[in-house]
Amino acid sequence: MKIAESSFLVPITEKHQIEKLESANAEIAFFGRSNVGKSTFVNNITARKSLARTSGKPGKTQEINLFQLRFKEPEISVTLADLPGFGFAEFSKRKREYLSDLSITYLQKRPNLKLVCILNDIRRPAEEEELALRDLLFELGRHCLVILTKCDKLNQSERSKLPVARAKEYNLEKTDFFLSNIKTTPEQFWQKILPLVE
Ligand SMILES: Nc1nc2c(ncn2[C@@H]2O[C@H](COP(=O)(O)OP(=O)(O)OP(=O)(O)O)[C@@H](O)[C@H]2O)c(=O)[nH]1
Ligand SMILES: [Mg+2]
Repeated sequence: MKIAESSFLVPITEKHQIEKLESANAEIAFFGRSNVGKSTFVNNITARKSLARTSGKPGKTQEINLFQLRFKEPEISVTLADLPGFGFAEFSKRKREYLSDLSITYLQKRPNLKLVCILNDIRRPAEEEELALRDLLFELGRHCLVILTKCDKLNQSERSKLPVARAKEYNLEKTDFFLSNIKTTPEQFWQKILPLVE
């Protein structure tokens, strides 16, 4: 697996753009609570420092940002979608509803969406929002992977206990999870994921 090229494609800020933006590539989307590490994860798996903009403060990504990633060996291109985070209390109710509506429309209207990743800080139990998203993905027939972020923050005992606790909450198989940390490499992720979207 070798990355040949990665680039920012386009921001989606309005629902009408979603269906109009045609793409022949398999698409992978990253959902999750604000500040969980979605944009950081996009940078890690593209081996870029700031392809997606990250921040120590929640509420950074406020649109759906599409990126293109082209691999050499195998010759394949994928589109990555970095979603705005949910659950950020400092946004107005109206803004939260707008972003939620935009995100749900995206899930419904992208024909090439092959995989939806729910990012969950490994130290936080899955809450109503994450489980409702998991249910919606099942309903829509979307393939789902849970990425447990910030594993570098755990001590040894948490490292063995917390993945099991999260798997129980989501009621998913061990293979439906991916453990990530601040240093996750493209190889670690793509070895598991490329065969699913090729
Ligand atoms: N230690 C550690 N920090 C992380 C990890 N992933 C992300 N972070 C940090 O978490 C903060 C938020 O990261 P972002 O990638 O901006 O989070 P986001 O989910 O895109 O947030 P929104 O755009 O607000 O939805 C940043 O300070 C990152 O450096 C990780 O695996 N380990
Ligand atoms: Mg972000």
